[in-house]
Amino acid sequence: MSNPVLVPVLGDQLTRTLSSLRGCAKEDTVILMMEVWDEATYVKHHKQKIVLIFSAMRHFAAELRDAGWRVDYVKLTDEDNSGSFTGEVARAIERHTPRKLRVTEAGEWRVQQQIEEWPDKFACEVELLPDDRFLCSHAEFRDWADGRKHLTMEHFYREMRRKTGLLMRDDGKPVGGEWNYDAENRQSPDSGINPPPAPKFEPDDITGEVITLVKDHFGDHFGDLEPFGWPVTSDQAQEAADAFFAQRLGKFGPYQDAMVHGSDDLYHSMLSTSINLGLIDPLELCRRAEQAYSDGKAPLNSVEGFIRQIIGWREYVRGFYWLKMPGLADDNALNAARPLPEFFWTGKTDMRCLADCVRTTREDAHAHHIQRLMVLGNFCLIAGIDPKAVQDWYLAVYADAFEWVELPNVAAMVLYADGGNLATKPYAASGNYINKMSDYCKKCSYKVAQKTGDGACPFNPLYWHFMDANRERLESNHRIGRIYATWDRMGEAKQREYLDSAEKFLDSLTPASEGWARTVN
Ligand code: FAD
Ligand code: DLZ
Ligand code: SF4
Repeated sequence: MSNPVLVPVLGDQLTRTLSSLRGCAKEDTVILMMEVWDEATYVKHHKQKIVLIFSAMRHFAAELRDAGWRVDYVKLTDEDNSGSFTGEVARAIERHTPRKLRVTEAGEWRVQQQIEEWPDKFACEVELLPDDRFLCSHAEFRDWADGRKHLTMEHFYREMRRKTGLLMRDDGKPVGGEWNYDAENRQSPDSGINPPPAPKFEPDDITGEVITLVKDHFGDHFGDLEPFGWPVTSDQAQEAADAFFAQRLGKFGPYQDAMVHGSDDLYHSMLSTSINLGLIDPLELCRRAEQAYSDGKAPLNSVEGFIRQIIGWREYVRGFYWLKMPGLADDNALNAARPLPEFFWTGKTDMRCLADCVRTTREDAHAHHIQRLMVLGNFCLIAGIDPKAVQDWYLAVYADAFEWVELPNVAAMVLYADGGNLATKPYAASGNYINKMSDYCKKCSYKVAQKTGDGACPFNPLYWHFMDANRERLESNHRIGRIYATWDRMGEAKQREYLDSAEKFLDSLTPASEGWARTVN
């Protein structure tokens, strides 16, 4: 082969129709895939996350080779592995003397910074292509955001509905007459729900080898390594999607916000890892959901809700990330500074809701949206935890965590650290919300109905402590400001009880020891 095109494919670009691969001729192309220490250790990822990514990469490389592509695959433990993407591309250039590097933009700002240095670093031509696996380009999002005070997701979502035609009538109106059916999607689990769990996939030889690698090299990272059952190929991702459409989509909507002790899948799709790695096409999933509605197999509130998560929230947070980076990573509008408590890593807390959310996170490298938002996230918000520590935790512990999707959810949606560009008000809640949406409180050693004093659910005093501490910033917010009238009516003695209870609880927290999220040098 004379001077081929070299195509680096990153760990979350495992898509046969990736922009950098489209239009390449097999006989004229070398695909480069790289397991590198930089990526495996920039935070101490959950063990299952590393297995998932390396196994999916190795399976993808094998599929490409079977299809006739030439793949140069660098394993983590290869002797001369330089440890970085740039170092590995430099070595591959020496091996293949390509006439051109062709690369699809990275999902994450950190990696994109490295790629943008390649034209200056390397002698060959570098062609940088957009990642068109997303519906909305960076430029389109910037245009949409331009001049808006609030970047309301709902407005963006309607644009995406119009753009895709999903659940749209010929007259330009939404199917069913409404854009959003969330009002029907707030069922608590009290009625007793028993959904079939999402399929788990038995590790094959490739995955087994990676499990051993992770055992040997990442044994001090958070999380259970086994059992490992995430989909690692596009066939497995399709099988997982089939099971979701057949068994769970119908009730996805009503129980989307429900939480049940010991259970994490509920009626969720469990497809975020496959979507984010590129194993399955998100738009195709939306079309399948729409078809299920047309065929009378799933109700509109479930189908619309599922589609909104993907063409609404997922696209929106990606646009938001690229609009706001690099500043978003440093935002701290509420000046939160408390260290993350140790129980986020150990699960050792008497708060039953938090203990269960940490358990599922440790066992499966997953927790569902409301667990992430209204239990773990809400706690970090109202306890005033330092955004950097919270960001590191979420990035490390979830198998689906890539900064472009993790950071907007954590910094802007959960912590209000951006000062309210994404969320119009902080999602702060007392124990009442968790009690309404879960079965956690009944067996908790704290009493959710008790507002202050020993034995009171800590979310109750923390809620008012947070409101009081952030009064200056939040009082003028029309969506939350009225709460201060209730606070003022309580009178000083009651207010003192809340504040004292919250402070006593906060003082009792043990800060996380160093070395959980990042390696200490
Ligand atoms: P489902 O409930 O079945 O939803 C379907 C799909 O919609 C998901 O697979 C996902 O692709 C998309 N989706 C839903 N909500 C969101 C959202 N808020 N942002 C972006 N996409 C969404 N999702 C990630 O993929 N990676 C993350 O690192 C991540 N971090 C999060 C951190 C916090 C604090 C919060 C509140 C949410 C986070 N999410 C993240 C979003 C969401 O919680 C997960 O996508 C979801 O729990 C994955 O499970 P699922 O596939 O069963 O989702
Ligand atoms: C998350 C991750 C890990 C743990 N390891 C690798 C790796 O060794 N090689 C690779 O190509 N990708 C890895 N990834 C995913 C990358 O972080 C991901 O490709 C970037 O987020 C792209 O911006
Ligand atoms: Fe969580 Fe409070 Fe309920 Fe206990 S009582 S489970 S701490 S919300």
